[in-house]
Amino acid sequence: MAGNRTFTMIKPDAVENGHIGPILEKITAAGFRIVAMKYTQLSRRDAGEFYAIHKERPFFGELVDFMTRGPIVAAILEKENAVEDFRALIGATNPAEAAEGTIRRLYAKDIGENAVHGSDSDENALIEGAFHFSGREVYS
Ligand code: RTP
Ligand code: MG
Repeated sequence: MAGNRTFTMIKPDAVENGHIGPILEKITAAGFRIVAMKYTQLSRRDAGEFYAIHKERPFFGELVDFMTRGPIVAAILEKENAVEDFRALIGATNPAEAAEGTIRRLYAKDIGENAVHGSDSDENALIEGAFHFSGREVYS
């Protein structure tokens, strides 16, 4: 039986620091199945569109600079209760507040450069997955 899905990105800081392997290991060990994955770099337009909800926030420019400065790993993950369980696995936005053992606690530097993205709702998981992948790139 297929579980539901979430969307993630391993952000440029984690890629630069050589954390792709350990992060994917944590993700799969937690029971998520990778159903789509690519190594790519966001354009400024992509990043602005992806994080459009934060357009008016003071950190928006910094966020776009950060998310476009190097390659990312984008993936769609499948598991029962995927969105909520993945947010628990990555931990709080600010790694200083993230629980022990979470991906952000282990690999993130600060609230801006925080290693990974995780969708915050089933609806956004669908939108974000479709932003990065065509139907033919998803293998269930
Ligand atoms: P994400 O969307 O990347 O999974 O992160 P999130 O839900 O935990 O946090 P959100 O509020 O959606 O913020 C999106 C990303 O913007 C950057 N940020 N910087 N400098 C700051 O105060 C600040 N606040 C947020 C982070 O990269 C955050 O993940
Ligand atoms: Mg968010």
